[in-house]
Amino acid sequence: MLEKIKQLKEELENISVSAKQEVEDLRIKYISKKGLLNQLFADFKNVEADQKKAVGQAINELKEFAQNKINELKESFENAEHAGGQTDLSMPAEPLRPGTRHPLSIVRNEIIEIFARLGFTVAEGPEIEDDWHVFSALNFPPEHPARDMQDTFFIQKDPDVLLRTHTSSVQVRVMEKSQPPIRAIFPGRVFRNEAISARAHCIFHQVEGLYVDENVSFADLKQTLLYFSRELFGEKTQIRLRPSYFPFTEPSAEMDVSCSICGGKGCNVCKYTGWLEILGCGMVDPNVLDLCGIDSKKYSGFAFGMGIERITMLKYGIKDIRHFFENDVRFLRQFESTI
Ligand code: 2U9
Repeated sequence: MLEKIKQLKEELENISVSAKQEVEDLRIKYISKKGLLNQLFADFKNVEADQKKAVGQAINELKEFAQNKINELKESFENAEHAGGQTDLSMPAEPLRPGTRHPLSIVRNEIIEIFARLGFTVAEGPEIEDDWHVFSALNFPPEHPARDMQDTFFIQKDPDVLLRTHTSSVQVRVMEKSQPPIRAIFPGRVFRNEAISARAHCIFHQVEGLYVDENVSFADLKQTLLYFSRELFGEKTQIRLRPSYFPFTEPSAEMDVSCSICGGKGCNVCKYTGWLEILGCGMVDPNVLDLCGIDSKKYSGFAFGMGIERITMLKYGIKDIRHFFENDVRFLRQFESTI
């Protein structure tokens, strides 16, 4: 029996195969249920007691050797196939799924395009900011709650290094280094120390806008926002402005658009009011113009700001803001765009 095992091992050592099917034939011959190895195990009961130990060891070694040899041969064929050796070049290619643009990028690009048609350029600035550009130059009083650790992320213990809470800091930078006419929009990521829920996130995206020149009026602001709303939500869209308060604009307002889901009749998205709040706006406070180096006696300006997540949720009927940050492809694949 030991002689037979030795022979089989030599046979396996010297074996060469030229096709994948031959490897399968080898597997059947040696290690399948009715293969040579199982026959050896079956014959084992007839082995003399004093030889059992040596024969048992030899069969086990042969089994391991056969298994490894067959695996090696199988792998070498699979690798060759992978490298193109056995590939059927007439087979159709595996479909490639190109990525889709993130819904926030789609809506941001749409907003940029609309304002570009009115002559607004795009400006960007740093996410890590200082107190002056985020608060002081924008007329925030020293005791304003936004300056509190509860609302703003300060970096380390230095109260002058913080994550911007709005992109208004970029407007300040633009005004500091250029003179009117200024007509630009400011898209970007902002940070607020808020609890994360379906409606709020500590990171979100804004687009703000600024127009400063001689004789810029509230009527210019209204007409600009009406044009924007109709381009984004459809030509039948109506707008309404409600008085509000921001430290950096005076007068200030919040703007609603007629609900694009129910056309203003009332539905659960607009909570049966017919209106959806989409942005805040106002005339730039003359103090802010002066603080940024622009003569408020000569120039006036309007500004507005909106959250891109909110607009995207309203446009696509998305119920939970956290979807935007989870990057689940089942969510992302629903948005296709040419922009
Ligand atoms: C300068 C002067 C004025 C930007 C403005 C708003 C009104 C506003 C919010 C909308 C939803 C922020 O994302 S949100 O939470 N924004 O309501 N923003 S006016 O006014 C400026 C900006 C810069 C120098």
